Amino acid sequence: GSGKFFVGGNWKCNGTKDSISKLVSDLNSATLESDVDVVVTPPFVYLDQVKNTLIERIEIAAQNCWTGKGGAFTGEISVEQLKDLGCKWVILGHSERRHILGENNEFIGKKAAYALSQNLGVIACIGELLEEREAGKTFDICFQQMKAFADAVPSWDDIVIAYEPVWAIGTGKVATPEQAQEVHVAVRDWLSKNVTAEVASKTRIIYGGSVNAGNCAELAKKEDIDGFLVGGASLKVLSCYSRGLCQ
Ligand code: G2H
Repeated sequence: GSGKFFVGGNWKCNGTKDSISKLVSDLNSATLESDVDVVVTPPFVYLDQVKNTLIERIEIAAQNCWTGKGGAFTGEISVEQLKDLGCKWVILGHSERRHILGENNEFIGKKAAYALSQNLGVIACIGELLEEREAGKTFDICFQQMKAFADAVPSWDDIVIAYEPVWAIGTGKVATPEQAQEVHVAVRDWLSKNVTAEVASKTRIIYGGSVNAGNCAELAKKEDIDGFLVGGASLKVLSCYSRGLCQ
C-alpha cells in the first residue's frame, strides 16, 4: 500500500443536531489507531457543529463544493467557506452526485482544480455502474474518470482516490477483496503511465461501497487498498474508523 491508511466516514444526507452530537461524542471516546488518518464528512449544515465539538485528531471533509470563488451562485458552498469552517478535505465525483445530480467529469475536474488551488484536499471518487462492469468496461470508465481529474489538477499531493463501484454502494453488495484489488492496481498503473511513477506509488487509493465491520479486515489486507470511504456503517459502527480495530 501507499502512505498512511486513510478512513473517511461519509455521512451523506443523514443526521440531526442531536444524532450528530451523539456520534461526535462516541467518536471522541473511540479508540483510534495512531497510524490511520481519520476523516468525517458531515452534511454542510453540521460542519461547524462538528468542527467545534470533535477532537482535533479527526479531520473534517465536506461532501461537495462550488467550482470557483464564491459569489452569485445561489445554493452553492465555496471552498473558501469550507476552509473558514476548518475543513481539510472535500469529496468530489461521488457516484451519487455523478448519477443522481448529473455531474460530469469536466465539472468535477473544475471543482478539484479549484479546491486544490486553495489547499483543500480532494477525495476523488471514481467507479463503474453495474452495466459497465458487465460490459467489460470497468477499466475504461475508471480511466476516463481518472483522466478528467488528471487533466484538471495541478498536482497530486493532496488527492486521495476513492474507488467505489456503483453497484456496491449502499447495496450491501461489497466488492470482493480481489475485485477491489484488481481495479486499485489498474488505477495505480494508470497513474504510473499517465502521471508519474512517484505519484502512482505515493497516492492513496481507498475503497468504498458497503464497507462494514465484518468485511473491512479482509479488504485492508490487499496490497493496493490504502483505506476506505465508509457510508452507512460510519454512522453506527465506529470500529470501521480504524483498520486495527477491524482486524
Ligand atoms: C459509498 C459508500 C461511502 P456505503 O457511497 O462513500 O457508502 O458504505 O453506504 O456503500
